[in-house]
Amino acid sequence: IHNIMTQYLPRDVDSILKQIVNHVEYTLARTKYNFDEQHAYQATAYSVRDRLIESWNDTQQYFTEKDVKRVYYLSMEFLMGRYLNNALLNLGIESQYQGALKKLGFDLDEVEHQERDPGLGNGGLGRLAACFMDSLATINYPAWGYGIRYKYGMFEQRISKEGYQIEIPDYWLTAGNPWEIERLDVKYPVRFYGEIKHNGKHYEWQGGEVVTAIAYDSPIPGYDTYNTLNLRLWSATPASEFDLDSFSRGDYYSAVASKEAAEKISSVLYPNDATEAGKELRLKQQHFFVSATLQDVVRRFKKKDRPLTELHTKVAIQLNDTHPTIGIAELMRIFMDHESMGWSAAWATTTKVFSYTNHTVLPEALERWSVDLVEKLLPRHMQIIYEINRRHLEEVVKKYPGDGDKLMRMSIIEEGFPKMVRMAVLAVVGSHHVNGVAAIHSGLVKSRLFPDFYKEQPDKFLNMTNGVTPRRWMQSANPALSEVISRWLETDEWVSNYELCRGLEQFVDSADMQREFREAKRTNKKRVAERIKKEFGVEVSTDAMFDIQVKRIHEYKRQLMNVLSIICRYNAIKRMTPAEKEECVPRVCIIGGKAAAGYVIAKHIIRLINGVSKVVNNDKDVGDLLKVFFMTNYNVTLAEDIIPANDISQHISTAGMEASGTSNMKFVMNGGLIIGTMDGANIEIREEIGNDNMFIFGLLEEEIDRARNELKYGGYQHTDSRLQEAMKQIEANKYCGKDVSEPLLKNLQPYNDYYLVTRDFSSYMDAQARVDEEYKNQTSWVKKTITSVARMGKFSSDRTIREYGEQIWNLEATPFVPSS
Ligand code: DL6
Repeated sequence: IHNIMTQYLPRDVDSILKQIVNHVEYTLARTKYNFDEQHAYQATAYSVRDRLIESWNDTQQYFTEKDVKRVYYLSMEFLMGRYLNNALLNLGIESQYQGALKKLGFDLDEVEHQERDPGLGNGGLGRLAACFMDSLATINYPAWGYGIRYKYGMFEQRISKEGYQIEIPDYWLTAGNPWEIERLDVKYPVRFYGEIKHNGKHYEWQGGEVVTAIAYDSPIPGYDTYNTLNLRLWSATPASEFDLDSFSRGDYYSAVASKEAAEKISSVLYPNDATEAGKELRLKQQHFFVSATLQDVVRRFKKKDRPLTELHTKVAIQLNDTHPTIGIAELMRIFMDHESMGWSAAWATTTKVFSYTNHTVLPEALERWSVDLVEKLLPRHMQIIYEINRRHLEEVVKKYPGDGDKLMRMSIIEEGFPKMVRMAVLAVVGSHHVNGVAAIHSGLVKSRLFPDFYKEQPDKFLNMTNGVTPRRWMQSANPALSEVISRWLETDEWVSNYELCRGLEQFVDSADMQREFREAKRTNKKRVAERIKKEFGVEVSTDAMFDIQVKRIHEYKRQLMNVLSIICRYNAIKRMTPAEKEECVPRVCIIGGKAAAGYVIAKHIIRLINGVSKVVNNDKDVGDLLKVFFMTNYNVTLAEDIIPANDISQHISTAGMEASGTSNMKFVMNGGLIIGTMDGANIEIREEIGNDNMFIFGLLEEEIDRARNELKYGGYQHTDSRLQEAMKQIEANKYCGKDVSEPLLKNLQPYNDYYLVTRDFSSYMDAQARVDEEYKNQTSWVKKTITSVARMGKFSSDRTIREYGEQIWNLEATPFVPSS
């Protein structure tokens, strides 16, 4: 297939060189004698984009000709990471570009580093959407992604001299974005506020504010296929129509200013893990992108002359969490108020179109909007939601007359002051399928979140265990290991068929393979060691065990437990005799992640980590035996750099709280082992790779409620002397001031320890001791990593997407094969 792609733009080094130079001269308006690395990046990106535009136009035209069913993946977040290297690898033209750039005096690696990492997502949920786009394209599924083109993505994290997190706005578009195409002609009006009138035939939503959504498209190449998908992100601009009345009242300047306020809607990404509840702008964002998307989808469907009641035969819409759920009411509104459909036909079609993925059971992250706010911002939607609820509850009453509790539990509206709209319930009622993202989590979705709904419609609820793309997370991030794998398998097809990696297991006893795995690891550790030297001025040995925990900072992810154990390790080393030190396995502990700007405790945890890092790294008694680093500004690019260097990674959430986790998968695929709890996808990873290849500890999900009660009501108090010592040191402000130590310690008091850090601590320390012991036997360690890499096939997002395609979306793979 890679050869087929020669059909339009030539792929030889000299032609590529010419294309790049052309862009330098005519797109960037530089001379070929005067451009720097940033210009080289831009010109290279434009030239790659040219190729993608060809295949993308062909693919879209082909989908239209074949009139295929498409899935639309609606997500507030797409954490795509850098495009250039991914596109070159997917197109199979990396070496030619390397050659062309070399002729121009540039190094492709360096040029790739010029690209800004677009941080249009918070973490796992947004990155999952990006992995899904890659798999959708690779599997040749007809799909589009739809989201928001935030001007400011996730903030840039810096650390102050004292060790506190500082947030810097990330205006990622400073140098433009060569991967997107602005579609000034693809635009839709989106209304807010206003009032509802009935014109005798149907309702009309009038007045209020109207903004225009403008489309920005980015082509998404698949691996080893000509198919290229589209990611359409909406940007808000002032509506083009002018309200002449307000202008003629004379206040031209404030009328213009209020128009400009439209742009605020797509200006900034909100955190998804700190309570920003009730933020009007967030609901505005949701309606904004969903309304534009649905108008776009309906318009595309209507190009062929057929009734909208057949929409579901050509359209599947996936709601990535509750964020786009207002779409259920919006589609009903479009059907009834614009397309003159009756309620029953509209509802029957709507519920055949939508499906919903839940990504968390944390109550604080389940979206609820006050009825007052929805009524004010989206008055017609509130009417429709009330009517959906009335009809839905009527069914419940018919089946369970007199059961008021059930009615209350199943209602979309939560009674109280203020009354709230439960978006998750609306999503369940309006969807044909609901899925969780790992087996344990899907179980909790049924048993904890929606038990009444599950009882009524058990087949509606599914599990779709998450996955990650081996293209970005192995082939691109870890060329050293990928080459070893391809050599032993004698093919690189595993990149799009991960199950082939099973073939590695037969060589697990080969000393050559073990050596090659170890060498690849050392290459990756060396790179990270250099980074550490550059950033912190500290030398670390690549013989040390690299222990990594990188993810959003959140109490349930228990970075605090990690740093407490580091303090205990430090104290233990301080007490060691020289002979004991000889036996001690040196560790480099790396922690990274952003705390939501408003999440105070999470920010305190960062401060504590930095305090511990300072004390430990400057203690001469400790030497190489322990080093601790907080890696600033964790993002996709940093993840690609450091994940391949892991010997061990930590996934230590309180059982039942991490829906899935996806970095756990990436770490193992990159030849590391996991220390973790029986939570999220850890459980299925263990099923696949075997208990012997993981370090599992801690309470099980079914033990959590009881343990919480025991702690809260004084039935349990930890007696771990190591933990007591660490807490005393924190109390004495050895690592940070009392502004930080007091609230952190307060949260560790038995009645406050909701995340069970003190309860799981001893078991965690035992698991850490097992890690140290097993690392001493390097042969058995590397064998474990080989076996694990070989058995991770289940966690390729290709598998996940096939399951969605077959069980939820009912899609057919539709590869476009150019004729020449
Ligand atoms: O499904 C992707 C990802 C999971 O791997 C994580 O376990 C889960 O926490 C995350 N969920 C969210 C939802 N919002 N909040 N909080 O980000 O989804």
